[in-house]
Amino acid sequence: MTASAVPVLLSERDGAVLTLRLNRPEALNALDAQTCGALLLALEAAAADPQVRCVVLAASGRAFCAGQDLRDRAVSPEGGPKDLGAVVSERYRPLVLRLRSMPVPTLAAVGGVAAGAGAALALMCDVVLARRQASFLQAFAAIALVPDSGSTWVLPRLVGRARSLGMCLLGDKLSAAQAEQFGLIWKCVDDEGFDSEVAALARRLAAQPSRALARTRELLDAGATASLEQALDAEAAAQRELGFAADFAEGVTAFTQKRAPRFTDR
Ligand code: LHQ
Repeated sequence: MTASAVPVLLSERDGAVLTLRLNRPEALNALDAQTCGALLLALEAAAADPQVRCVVLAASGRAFCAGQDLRDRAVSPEGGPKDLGAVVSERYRPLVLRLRSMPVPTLAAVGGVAAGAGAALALMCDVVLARRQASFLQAFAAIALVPDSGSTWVLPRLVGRARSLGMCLLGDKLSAAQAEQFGLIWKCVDDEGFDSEVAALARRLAAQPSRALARTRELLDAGATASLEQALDAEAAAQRELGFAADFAEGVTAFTQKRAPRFTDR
């Protein structure tokens, strides 16, 4: 296989779990146009596939993702300045919105450094597991840019203003252990147990009621800026919808029959 024939994104299915693996390890999985396009297409396909009940975002090699590929002609200042606004709007906006509205839970498996837009993509996932050797880097200030790809939205929601500003203005690498302590991620996992913990958690998420989980994500995101009245109304509307859905009946029946539920709604 020639270098150009190596797929930039690997797609792996294990039952109801779909793993999408960034696959440019020699560039620390930096995001070029082709990788962003492949990831968006794969997420669209997963969203439309009723057999997929959990999407894992992972990466090959020692890094998770170094963010935007700075050698990409669309951003490189070589040959004159480029319209970076167009790049973030055309490549990253659809990716972030697609990730954040997946009909199934998403899990980021961060095995190494996650920088810039790479960190943003990981942090857009519902659950983030990081290998102890992994780190998170707001790399934007080092190249005189602002945080993008939804970073300014997601960071203060996760860790508050002081920690967001510290991370973004100083641009220090945050270790996985510190990221867990900050509440930036769900969990830092020891290196040897990482792959098995990712697989086990993905299977658990896939067995959960997808539609209820997707509504929960929506409500929590909207609740961050809603009034209490708005949150109560939105919860009631979602509960109304879910109360008519098959998964609720299955959940209650399974509970009364003392067996594991088999959820199917999406
Ligand atoms: C890279 C990259 C990279 C290309 C390492 N590109 N090659 C969106 C669109 C529009 C405008 C801009 O904003 C955005 C969002 C963004 O994501 S902006 C932020 C872009 N990312 C960065 O600025 C991170 C740059 N990389 C780094 O700071 C370091 O490489 C990290 C901390 C990720 C890893 O450090 P090390 O482990 O020490 O590895 P390294 O620096 O030696 O890199 C290894 C190779 O990977 C090296 O290539 P080489 O040919 O010398 O072996 C790097 O040039 C290459 N690489 N990041 N983003």
